[in-house]
Amino acid sequence: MFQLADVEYEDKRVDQDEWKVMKPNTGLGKLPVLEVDGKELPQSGAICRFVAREHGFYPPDSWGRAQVDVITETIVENDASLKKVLLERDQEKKEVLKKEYVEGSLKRQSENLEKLLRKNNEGVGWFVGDKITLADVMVFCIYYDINSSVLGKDPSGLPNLDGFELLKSFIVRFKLEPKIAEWIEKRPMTPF
Ligand SMILES: N[C@@H](CCC(=O)N[C@@H](CS)C(=O)NCC(=O)O)C(=O)O
Repeated sequence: MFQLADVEYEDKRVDQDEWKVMKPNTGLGKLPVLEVDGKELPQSGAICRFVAREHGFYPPDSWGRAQVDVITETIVENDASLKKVLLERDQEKKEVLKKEYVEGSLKRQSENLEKLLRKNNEGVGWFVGDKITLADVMVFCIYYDINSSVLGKDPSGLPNLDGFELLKSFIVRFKLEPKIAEWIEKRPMTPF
């Protein structure tokens, strides 16, 4: 969102050794944390909503803002099952969990997101209204960066979303936004 809104920011990543030192002095002992004017804001959901409010990624009307929240909640409700897959270290168990996730909660999530996308401008634009909102940013990030590690990627780096063509074309559309394309090129690539 900072990138899209032309806001200056520092994207600071830390390695395990740095994190050991930082953790005891970090608000709730977890990352991410957003630092604004010397103050720390923890919790990714609170950070996303704060940045969205500050920089115009929530619609001006209350109903529109609620529609954005519907999308973000549709993503967040899958967090527990996604986390189970990502944190499993035993490869055999991981494959079983992956299959369950892809065929269960991820499939339901993708169906619901397509339903919601189709309701707005026949699904050819953004999730809510005519401008990019927090909803679009969250859907893109979760599919492009996280679900793609479970679904696998096609040769152009997009998540394998066969059967979900509307969602797939949304991801392509968002990735082609010039400021997003630039950010994908220049961002640091670390697991966290
Ligand atoms: N509810 C928190 C969860 C934060 C969280 O679990 N962060 C993990 C990384 S994804 C972390 O800091 N792990 C390192 C640690 O616990 O020491 C949020 O959404 O920000």
